[in-house]
Amino acid sequence: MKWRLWEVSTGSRIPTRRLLQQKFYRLFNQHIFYYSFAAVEKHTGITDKMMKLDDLGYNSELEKFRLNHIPDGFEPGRVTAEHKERYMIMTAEGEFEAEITGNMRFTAKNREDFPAVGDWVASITYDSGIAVIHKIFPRLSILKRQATGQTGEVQVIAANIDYAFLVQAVDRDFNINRLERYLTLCNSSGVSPVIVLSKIDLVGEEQLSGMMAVLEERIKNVPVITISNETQAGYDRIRLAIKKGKTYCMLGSSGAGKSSLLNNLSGATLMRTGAISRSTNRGRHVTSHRELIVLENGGILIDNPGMREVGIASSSDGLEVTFETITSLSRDCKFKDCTHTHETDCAVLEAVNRGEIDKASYANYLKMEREKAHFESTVEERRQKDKDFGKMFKNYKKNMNRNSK
Ligand SMILES: Nc1nc2c(ncn2[C@@H]2O[C@H](COP(=O)(O)OP(=O)(O)OP(=O)(O)O)[C@@H](O)[C@H]2O)c(=O)[nH]1
Ligand SMILES: [Mg+2]
Ligand SMILES: [Zn+2]
Repeated sequence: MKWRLWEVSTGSRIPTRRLLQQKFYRLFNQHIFYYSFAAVEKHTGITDKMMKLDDLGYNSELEKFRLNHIPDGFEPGRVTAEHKERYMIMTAEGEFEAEITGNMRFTAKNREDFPAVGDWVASITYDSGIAVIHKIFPRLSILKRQATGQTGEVQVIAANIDYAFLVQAVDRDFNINRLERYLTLCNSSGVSPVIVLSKIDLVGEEQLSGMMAVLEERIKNVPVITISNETQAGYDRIRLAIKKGKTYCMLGSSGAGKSSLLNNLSGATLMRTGAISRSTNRGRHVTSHRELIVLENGGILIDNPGMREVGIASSSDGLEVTFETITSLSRDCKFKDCTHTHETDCAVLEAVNRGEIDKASYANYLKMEREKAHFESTVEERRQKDKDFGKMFKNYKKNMNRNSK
């Protein structure tokens, strides 16, 4: 049983549950008392705090971290939305508008040091509905991509994701190279991908099976679910794929039908959806920020704004996993550092020439491999610049001290 100490009547500290405070205050009317969650439940009918956090995906690992690293008085909560360094978090108490501490902002080295949607954070909550985030819990996974137009700069998409629905509409949105990119993103991040082909009401059966054949040829071992948000065909399968307490995020181009899917699954119009532009046949970027919602069946869904580009922003082995065949063949290349482009006795090139590896897939692989190398070098460059700057600053301080003596 968990025993907690609360100071109640002084009003100097806000207990985690106001309602509970009032009830117990009336019951005991003393300065300090102990209670157990089970006892509270028995007396007040208020359900256990952990139950509510459970609904948001809280688990024993997170609780272990909290017990060992987070001082009492800090509430665990999950980031449900982000608007330019302002956050919405959900705790057992309810929803709060949150900001990070100045110290957190000051010590942040890059984007990954800031909270992201899906993150678990430790915060102090206030009666006014405001909270201050002090710490981010260790992440189970983090989805990131190369920020548009800024080489070496990372954009965090979401954190603590179990599955990613890679949503692609079967009309002009369908693009297998882009799918391989999304897969690489997932494989670099420890997120399980599920391909969701949407808008199947817009194509004939023959067209759809053509696309499925292309998919099967190029992408192995990834589940594919075909749906229509219009007729709700395929919804039984997608509902089966969503499990209680797991977190799912939706990735894809603008207009692919991510928000429509989320709205239909939740049975409410939580996210605005928008018509496709007639002139460009593209989405209008209707969703402008990420948002986390909990479905009735217990699944946790994160809607994302549509992406124009999916740049590689990780040096982990996502590519190796995505292009499994190339990876396993490369073990037979003559040179250990073979780039599979011009070398003699390259097992990959030989397989491409024999037609065993799809040429387009191979080209896509090379393109991403180059991007990855470029990303790594710019990150290294930046690190070096930071180091140089640090040295410069140190020398400057030394000189200042010397001069002032
Ligand atoms: N015919 C048909 N239209 C769909 C389907 N799914 C979505 N749409 C339409 O496509 C348009 C875009 O859908 P959204 O759900 O807003 O797309 P989104 O992926 O959330 O787009 P962004 O928020 O801009 O990233 C809307 O007009 C939807 O009604 C579908 O399965 N079939
Ligand atoms: Mg949307
Ligand atoms: Zn090779």
